[in-house]
Amino acid sequence: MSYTNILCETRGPVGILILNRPERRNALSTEVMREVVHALEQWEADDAIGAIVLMGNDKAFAAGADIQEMQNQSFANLYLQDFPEGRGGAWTRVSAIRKPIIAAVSGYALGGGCELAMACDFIIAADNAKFGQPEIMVGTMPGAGGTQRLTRLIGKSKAMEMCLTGRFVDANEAERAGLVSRIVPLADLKEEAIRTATKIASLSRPSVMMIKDAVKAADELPLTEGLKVERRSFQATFALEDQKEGMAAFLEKREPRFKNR
Ligand code: CO8
Repeated sequence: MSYTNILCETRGPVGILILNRPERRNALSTEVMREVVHALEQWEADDAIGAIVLMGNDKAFAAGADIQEMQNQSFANLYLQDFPEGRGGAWTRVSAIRKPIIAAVSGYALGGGCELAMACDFIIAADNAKFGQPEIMVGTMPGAGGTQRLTRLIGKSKAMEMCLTGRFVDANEAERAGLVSRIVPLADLKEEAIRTATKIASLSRPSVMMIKDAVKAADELPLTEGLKVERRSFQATFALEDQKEGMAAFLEKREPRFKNR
């Protein structure tokens, strides 16, 4: 499939997906999301790829769903498709990717753009990043996790204020609130995200994927159940050659050679 709205590159074991619709501030049309899902699923199936970076351009990660495309949608149509999730829908498929995805956010991450960043595993923000859920300003509301993931990440008070007023928060406020893992200078964003993804991709892939699963379970399960998922996965890592190698390498004071099994 050739893409018109995204650019894809690889750097060693890292897939780099760049949203590339700058004239619309990377607004997430159906077509953009179709291409995003296609690229992510290609990398998911590619043994050579161990982690993914999802980014936009300096001005915008993504300014939300495509308002032009959505404007004349009907309730019946959205309901019947269960937009934007739906069975086999784009957002469900992004959330189902099992390899780690880092969102590298510069510029605006608004509405569906903020929701897409939050659907990734963690966010590294450039110092010019601005996050917001401004759907209320166009008479609607977040529909792809803005009221749910944002509230879990930053708590009710700030999430409620952002969703009710549409106020943007800058990178510093987002970091203080726990929305982003850290802030880097804009000029360093891409390289820093790739460096981080390369580090993750160099580690034991099954253990990495079990960690992703277990951390995601913390959002979805009561504590006792989540702790059980963690414990079972921890125990399962002892069936891996990588665990034996990792611990042997530590004790022998050498670098481990992981084989992803
Ligand atoms: N949809 C469609 N077009 C857009 C969008 C968008 N979300 N955002 C920007 N554009 C277009 C503008 O209309 C403009 O087009 P034109 O050149 O033809 O006039 C072009 O991009 C450039 O935009 P601006 O001139 O406004 O650029 P600025 O740098 O001055 O401002 C902003 C950038 C602040 C990002 C501003 O464009 C803006 O406020 N955009 C809208 C943000 C917004 O309201 N987002 C929420 C949308 S609703 C939503 O996301 C619901 C989510 C539901 C589920 C998710 C499904 C994907």
